[in-house]
Amino acid sequence: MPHAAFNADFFWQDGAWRAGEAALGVTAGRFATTTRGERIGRFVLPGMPNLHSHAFQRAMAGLAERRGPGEDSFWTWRETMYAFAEAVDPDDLKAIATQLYVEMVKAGYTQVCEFHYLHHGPRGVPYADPATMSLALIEAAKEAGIGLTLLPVLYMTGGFDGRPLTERQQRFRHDVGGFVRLLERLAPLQDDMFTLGIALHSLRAVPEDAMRALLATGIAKDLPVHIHIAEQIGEVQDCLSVRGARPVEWLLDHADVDARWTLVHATHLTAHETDRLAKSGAVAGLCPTTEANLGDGLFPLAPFIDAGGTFGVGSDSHISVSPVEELRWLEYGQRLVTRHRNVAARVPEESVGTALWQRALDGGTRAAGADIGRLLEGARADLLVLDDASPLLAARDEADVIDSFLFAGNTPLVRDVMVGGQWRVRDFAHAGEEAIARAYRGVVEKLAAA
Ligand code: NGQ
Ligand code: ZN
Repeated sequence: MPHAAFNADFFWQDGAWRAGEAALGVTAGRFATTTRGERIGRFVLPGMPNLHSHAFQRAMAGLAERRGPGEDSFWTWRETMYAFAEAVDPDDLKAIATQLYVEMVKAGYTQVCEFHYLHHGPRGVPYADPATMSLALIEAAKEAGIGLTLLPVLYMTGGFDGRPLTERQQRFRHDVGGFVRLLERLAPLQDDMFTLGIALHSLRAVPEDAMRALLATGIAKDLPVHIHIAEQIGEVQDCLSVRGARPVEWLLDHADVDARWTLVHATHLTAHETDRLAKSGAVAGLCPTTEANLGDGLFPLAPFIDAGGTFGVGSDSHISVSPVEELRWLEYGQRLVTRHRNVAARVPEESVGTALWQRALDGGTRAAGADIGRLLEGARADLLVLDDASPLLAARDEADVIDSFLFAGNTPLVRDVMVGGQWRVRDFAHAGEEAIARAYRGVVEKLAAA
C-alpha cells in the first residue's frame, strides 16, 4: 500500500494531460499506482531538471553588469567571476548553494546537475579532505530538498595550446589520478537523491590524452558525462587552429558521444554538426538566460529538433533561476532571429509550451542520469502543482495551461512542490527558507566586505 495518495484533475503523463481518474500513490519516495487519493489541485506536472549549474555564481548575479574600460565580453565577465570565486570557502559554498537550491525548488526545478570545478582551497592547496567542496554541495542539496547530480569537473589546462592554468584557476586543477580518487570517494554516497556524474570543463581545459584516459577508467564508464562546448566564437576559432576541426565536430570524431553525454551550450554549430549532434543521442544543454547575459549567440533549435535532437535547460550562472524564463527565452530568441512565431512546435496544432516542457523534461532527465521526470509508477516522486487560483489560469483548460504558465506569467504559478515523495514547497513557501536566507545573507555580506 502506498504511504500517500494524491489526485488532481489532470496529471501530465507521457507528454499529454491525463484526466486524473487514477490517483498517484507514493511509496518510499517513488510513485506507485493506486485508485483513490487526496485532491491536490487541478494541474500537476513533473518537476523540471536543471541540467547546468555553477552554484557559487549565484552570489555574484547582477554584479557584472557595469561597463568596464573597453568593450565587455564573455571573457571580461569571466575575470569578474574568477575574482569572486577566489574568496568562496566551503561554508560559503554551502550557504550559497542551499539558498540557490531553495530558489530552484520554489521555481519548479526538482533536480540540479551541478557542474562543479571549485575543488581546492586558495592557490590550489587541496583541503584535508579533497572532497570538502563536493560535500558542501551534497549537504546543500539535502537541506534544500532537491535531487542532485554532482558532476565533478576535470580541469587541467588554460587553453587549446595546453598552456598552464593561471593563478586564479589553480582551485580547479586535477590530474586524472586525483580526479578518479575524488570520484571513488563520492560514488558510495549515491542514493535516490544523489547521482554522480563527471564533467570535462571544456576542450580548452582537457587535453586529448587525458580525456581518453579518464573515459577509459572503470569508474567513469557508465556515468553521465557533461562538457562545455562551442559557446563562444573565439573558442571555435582556437579549436580549428589547434585541433584542425570545430569543437563539436572534433568531439564527435574523437569520443563515443551518445545518450550518456550532455554538450552544454553547443551554440555555434554548422548544419552538419547540428545534424550529427542530434543523431548522436547526446543532450544539448541550453542555458538561454546565461547565454543571453554573456553574449554567446543562439542555438539552431528548429533544425536540431527536426533532426531528432534532445535538449534540456539549465540556469548555469543563475542570472535567472526559473525554468519558465529559460524556456520562454529559448523560444523568444528563435522568434527574434527567424521572425517567425511558435518555433519549438514543429507540427501543426502543437502547443509551444507543451513541446518545450516535455522536451526539456526528457533531455534534463537524460542529462541527470536519474529516474525522474515522469509521473509514472517507479519514478522518483517529484511533482509541481500549479496555482489554480491564479487569474492567469482563468478559463484555461488543459489545451493551453502550459502555454499560459510559460508565456504569460510574471508571478510564478508553481504553488506546491514535492521531491522524492516529500513536500518541499507548500503554498509557495519552503519550510527552511527563512533560516537559509539568513545564512546566505551573512555570507554574501562577508564576501562583499572582503
Ligand atoms: C564556467 N561558464 O566555467 O563557469 C563558464 C565560464 C569558461 C559559462 N561558460 C568559464 N557560462 O568557460 O572558461
Ligand atoms: Zn557552465
